[in-house]
Amino acid sequence: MSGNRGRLILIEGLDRTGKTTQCTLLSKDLNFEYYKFPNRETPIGKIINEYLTKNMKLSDQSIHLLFSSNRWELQKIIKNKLDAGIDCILDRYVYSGLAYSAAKNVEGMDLKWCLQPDIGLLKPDLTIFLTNDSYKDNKGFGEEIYENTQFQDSVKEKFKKIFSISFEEEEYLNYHFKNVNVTGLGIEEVNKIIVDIVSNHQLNNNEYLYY
Ligand code: T5A
Repeated sequence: MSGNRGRLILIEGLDRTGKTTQCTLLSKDLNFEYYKFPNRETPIGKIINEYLTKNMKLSDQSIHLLFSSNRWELQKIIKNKLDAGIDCILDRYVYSGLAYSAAKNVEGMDLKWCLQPDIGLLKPDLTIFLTNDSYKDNKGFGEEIYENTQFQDSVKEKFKKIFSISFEEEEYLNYHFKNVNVTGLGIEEVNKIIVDIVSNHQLNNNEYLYY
């Protein structure tokens, strides 16, 4: 690798909080490469899509491993972009994998277990977590398998735990994490906040972070 590497930025949040809207705008505004997870176009992504749209049943462990595998499918492509100095934006990633699977409260599938298949993946230089108290009113909520209010409340609790020092490293939370409450804010207002945060986040050095 020659020169400075690109930055890896992640936007996370519950269903329908506006992640895809914001990632799309950011990729246009700041010329980022955009990667959405799950990527439903890959061979593994197609199976994930069948599961999410309630056309296929899978065990909780199997679907968890497929989500992780879907991230590994794209890892080399993303790393090559970063090596070439190109900034990349991720729409969901490892934290969604942890929060949604652990929220099922299946015996043995705690956060520690859920993280295992993702160990070794690139870790974002910046994670922006969107919270929206009225996400359930957004268009389309309720169509897919995890889009019910009770389950989303359980996912919210897991995200809260993940982004606390009981799970994530304090140094990561202090320097690589931002919580943005978008309740009541329009798309353009949220975009302005996010562009501002991303523009001001510089890399300390050229070393990559890993899970
Ligand atoms: N999952 C995912 C796992 O279980 N494990 C994993 O490892 C991963 C990666 C699919 C599901 O998979 C789970 C989590 C999910 O349940 P997905 O493909 O990201 O994940 O789901 P999508 O349905 O594509 O996306 P979301 O439901 O998460 O929606 P977004 O991206 O948060 O919201 P967005 O931008 O599509 O906006 C939704 C609607 O709201 C409007 C938009 O115009 C749109 O109509 N909107 C706003 N309206 C008013 N004010 C604003 N500020 C708005 N921002 C957006």
